[in-house]
Amino acid sequence: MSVKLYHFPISGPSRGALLAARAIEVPIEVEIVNLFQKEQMKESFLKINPQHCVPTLDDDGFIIWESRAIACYLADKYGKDDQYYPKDLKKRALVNQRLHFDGSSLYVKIRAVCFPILFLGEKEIKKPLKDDLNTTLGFLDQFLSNSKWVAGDHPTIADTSIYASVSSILAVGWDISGFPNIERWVKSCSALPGAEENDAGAKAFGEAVKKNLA
Ligand SMILES: N[C@@H](CCC(=O)N[C@@H](CS)C(=O)NCC(=O)O)C(=O)O
Repeated sequence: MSVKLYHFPISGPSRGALLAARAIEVPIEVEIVNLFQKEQMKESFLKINPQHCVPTLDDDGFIIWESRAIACYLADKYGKDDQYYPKDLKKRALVNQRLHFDGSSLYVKIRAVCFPILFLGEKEIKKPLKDDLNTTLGFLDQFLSNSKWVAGDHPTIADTSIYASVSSILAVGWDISGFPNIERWVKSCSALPGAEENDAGAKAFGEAVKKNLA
């Protein structure tokens, strides 16, 4: 049996999938796809994933991409228990809600801030984008006002996914002093398995963005 993750450490979604794998403790082979060198466009990778994005998982020939779908699959198949992705319907619904919040809102706002700086020659972050991200961080702060982790009293794959996103923006130097619950949760996340590995990738992401800022 082999479980392989096509990964690029600078990518937040890719780090989210890897953090979930580390938390679930599934032995995983990591193959780097260097997006800066356009390796995702190689014929061999396009055959695996025609959408040419990381992360992409290959579980003994079963191919799946989308970081949060990968996290759900790994937790369901390889989780030693259901702590990271509860089977209880309501607890799972809450984890799913937070995962969708990340995929359709938080990560999207972070990308909107960073993509123009990284790839479109922009030198500063436009105020509406900054405000939009801060509004969304405010929602996350509210989620965390009632619980230690983003979906309850235990870490779940919602935490690993959202931590991958938040650590990216922190590495850019984002001021989160107005979000005390996020600040507290970020400290707890440093104890998640794979957090150091994640933070190294986030640091490289942050440096790539910061070097393009005026
Ligand atoms: N929603 C996807 C986003 C995946 C994604 O956009 N990956 C980017 C890196 S952050 C990528 O591989 N870009 C290269 C490409 O699309 O060619 C997920 O969560 O996995």
